[in-house]
This record gives sequence, structure tokens and C-alpha cells, in this order.
Amino acid sequence: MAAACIFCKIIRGEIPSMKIFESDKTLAFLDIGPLSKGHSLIIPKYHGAKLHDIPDDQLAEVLSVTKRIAIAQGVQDYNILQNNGRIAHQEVDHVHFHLIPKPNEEEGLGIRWPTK
Ligand code: D5M
Repeated sequence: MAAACIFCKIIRGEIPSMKIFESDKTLAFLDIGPLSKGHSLIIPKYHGAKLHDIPDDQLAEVLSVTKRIAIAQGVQDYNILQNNGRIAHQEVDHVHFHLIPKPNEEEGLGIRWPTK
């Protein structure tokens, strides 16, 4: 845990988030600036800035949770994005995977997320 890290603060419950999933190793919540409806972030609770800082067991669960959220959302088309470093457009220095649904415009998402 890092005292000043915004995602560590979300993990500790010091700032609010729209949580989707939580286990002892992993947290998933809605992105504050969604690129599509249901855009979520899946993070290891272990604090590390870049992918290579994270233990394998943490990464394995993050990927598994990402898959399970995609299944729960019922979308067949989606992007998974994980940025490392400023040049690669990383803004938050706590590893996170973006899960960005690309819903069928007619069917939408299987799940309706609460509106803000
Ligand atoms: O993406 C960092 C992402 O983190 C960006 O899409 C906004 C999101 N973000 C930042 N603060 C919050 C809070 N408080 N709740 C939810 N989502 C948040 P990057 O890959 O680092 O460019």
C-alpha cells in the first residue's frame, strides 16, 4: 500500500468508488471517465506502478477477474488496455487493467450499471 496512491485510497475505502468485485488480492470498480458504458478498472491490491512490479499470483487473479467481468457484462466485443509509463499514457501509478466494452448498439450491455 502507498499512502498517497489514489487507487490504494480506493482499496482502503478512503475515497468512494463503484465497486464491481473484491477479493483479498483484487479490486474492480467503474472508471470515473468511462470510454463506454461499463468501462471498468481491475487492479491488484498489491501496490506497484508497472506490470513488472506485480507478483505473478496477483496478476493471474486480475486477469481471471477481468475475464469474469467481461462474461458477466455479456458483451462479446471489448478491449483490455494496460498502460505503463507516461509516454504510454499511464496517469495512475498503480497497475490497472481497463476493460472497455464495445456493446452492440442495439442490444447494449447485459447489465445496467447505476448512473452517476
Ligand atoms: O488510466 C487511469 C484511469 O483511472 C483513467 O481512465 C481514469 C481512472 N480514474 C482516476 N481516478 C479514478 C477514481 N477515483 N475512480 C475511478 N477511476 C478513476 P491510465 O491507464 O493510468 O491512463
